[in-house]
Amino acid sequence: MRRPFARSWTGVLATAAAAAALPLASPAPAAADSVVIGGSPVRISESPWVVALSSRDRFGGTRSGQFCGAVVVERTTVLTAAHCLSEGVLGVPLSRVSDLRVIAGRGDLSTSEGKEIPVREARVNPEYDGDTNSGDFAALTLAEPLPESYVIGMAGSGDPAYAAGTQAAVYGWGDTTGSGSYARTLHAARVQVLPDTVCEKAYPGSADGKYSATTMLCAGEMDGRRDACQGDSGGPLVAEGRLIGLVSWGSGCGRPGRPGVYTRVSDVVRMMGGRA
Ligand code: 4AZ
Repeated sequence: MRRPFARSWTGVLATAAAAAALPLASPAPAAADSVVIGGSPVRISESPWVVALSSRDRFGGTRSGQFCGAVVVERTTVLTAAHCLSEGVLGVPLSRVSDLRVIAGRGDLSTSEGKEIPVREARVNPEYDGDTNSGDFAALTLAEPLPESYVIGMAGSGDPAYAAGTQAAVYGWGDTTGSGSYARTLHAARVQVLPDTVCEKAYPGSADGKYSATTMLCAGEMDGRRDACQGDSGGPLVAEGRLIGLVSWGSGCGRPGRPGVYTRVSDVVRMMGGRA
């Protein structure tokens, strides 16, 4: 089972463009009460594995071109959501985005601190399904390595951090209100891993997506409030110091009974054959 998908993983930009043909229904943002939603600012130096995915050509320069989150899992490998690389998000096929970069060490997107590193290769999960949102991840290879201290470990299957009730934190520069006010500085919100049954019940299958416990992880608060939102996609959900999820989808943001749905990182580990 070592790297069973190595071949299909090397489709690179062409694969990404093909996957982009599957449109992701982006759930409409909902009103919610505060900052991520219900979070607070955090220092990038304390969470260096959180990085921004950027294209100034596509998204403009005011927030360094940030449009999704990502996370450093190897010195030259960053994970993000597959849907972040879709034509629906980018407006054009990925193959036509010539300035895709990862920004590391920059908490405040209005500054030039940290480092901008070009993406050399993008591998979209060949099993990504834009209809259900299953398998929503992509691996990006950086043109130059980041320091080892930026790398966070991925939780494999059977890791206790996946247990319902585990306290976790989600990080991002996304919408802090549910109505399109994107953060300038990195925020984090405390959420808990919820039982799969909660998301199975909330998301039995609709235009938003369909919850699958094998490829997805359910997290949030039963009464809403704290959650990821638009612009946080692809960013990390961390518990017990390990990466357990990537922000993927949900119905609105911070709504009671509508938890956040994350890409289950143990499924990423499985697809990568134990390596990035
Ligand atoms: C989005 O549209 C999105 N509340 C991300 C996360 C969530 C909802 C929407 C989860 O990118």
